Amino acid sequence: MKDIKTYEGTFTDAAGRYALVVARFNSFVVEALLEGAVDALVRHGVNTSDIAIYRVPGAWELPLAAKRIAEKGGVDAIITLGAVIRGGTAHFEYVAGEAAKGIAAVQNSTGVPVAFGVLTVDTIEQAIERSGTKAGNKGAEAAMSAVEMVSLFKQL
Ligand code: INI
Repeated sequence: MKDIKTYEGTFTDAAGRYALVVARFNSFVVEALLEGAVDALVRHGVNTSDIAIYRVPGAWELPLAAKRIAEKGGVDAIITLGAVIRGGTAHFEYVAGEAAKGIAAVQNSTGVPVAFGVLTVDTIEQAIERSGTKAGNKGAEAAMSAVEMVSLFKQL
């Protein structure tokens, strides 16, 4: 591959303006995702003054808020954070499905990268595992994908 011009983001070029859109529902888990995301951004050199946090009621509201923020302009990437936990609720399929579809639609229609940091899990234990314990922190992972996209877009 060494003769082929390749464009890819790096993690050493994180400077940019980041919006974090954060669901309040299941806040015990989502606050840990937020902590992971902010920590990942700051440790990669993003200034705290370039990070803004927007809170919404639940994962259902994430796409609309992300769309408004993207359309307003002034951000290089958006990171959505939430936790949809199946538990006993049939609501799960609707909330998780629409959040995922809606978030994908926002980045495709606005051209602003929108990272998907929404846990969709069966149990609270799985949510805890993915928010800073044995399965890592999906908020931090979403933040890193945003950094990579910001870095890639600087080259395009
Ligand atoms: N919102 C979540 O973020 N996670 C969930 O697990 C969840 N469940 O299970 O119901 C949830 N529901 C609320 C939803 O996101 C909206 O805020 C609500 O329906 C009002 O529009």
